[in-house]
Amino acid sequence: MADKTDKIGFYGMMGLAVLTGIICYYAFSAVTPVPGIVDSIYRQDLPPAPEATAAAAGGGAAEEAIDESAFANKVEVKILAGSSTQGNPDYEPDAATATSDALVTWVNEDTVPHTATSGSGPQDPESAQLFDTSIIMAGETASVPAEQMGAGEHAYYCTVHPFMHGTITVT
Ligand SMILES: [Cu+2]
Repeated sequence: MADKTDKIGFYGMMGLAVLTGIICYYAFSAVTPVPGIVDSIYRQDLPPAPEATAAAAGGGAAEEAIDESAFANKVEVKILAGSSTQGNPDYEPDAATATSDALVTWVNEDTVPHTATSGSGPQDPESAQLFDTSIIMAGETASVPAEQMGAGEHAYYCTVHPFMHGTITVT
């Protein structure tokens, strides 16, 4: 009799082990995170990316890769080191001139990010309408074809430091 009880106990335990395995398999796969699906009650959607200004600047021309070799005429505007301090010289030359076939390149020689954004300042309703380099990291450059700006004198500023002003005149 003791032998039979042992067998029942043994198979009973094996059966429970199998059952536990099956239940755990399905229970754990039910709560495994799936990429792209977030069902947490704490989830907050990210705010929409600020693409509005880029899109406004001539269809995001600043984002497009510019073939610099296609331009025989190049105008360079330096963003001087220390530009981020109000009162310091910023864009050099402060009043630049370019022919309509030129490529205007801003060279950030400073240690902090800057932009060259068309308009007189952030409050200008026309801000970034003509061109916007968007953020130029320290040591990097950004280019805008003068053709995109059109003829005339265009004021621009730095969105990071709105006291930085310059002009680009396209002839
Ligand atoms: Cu700046």
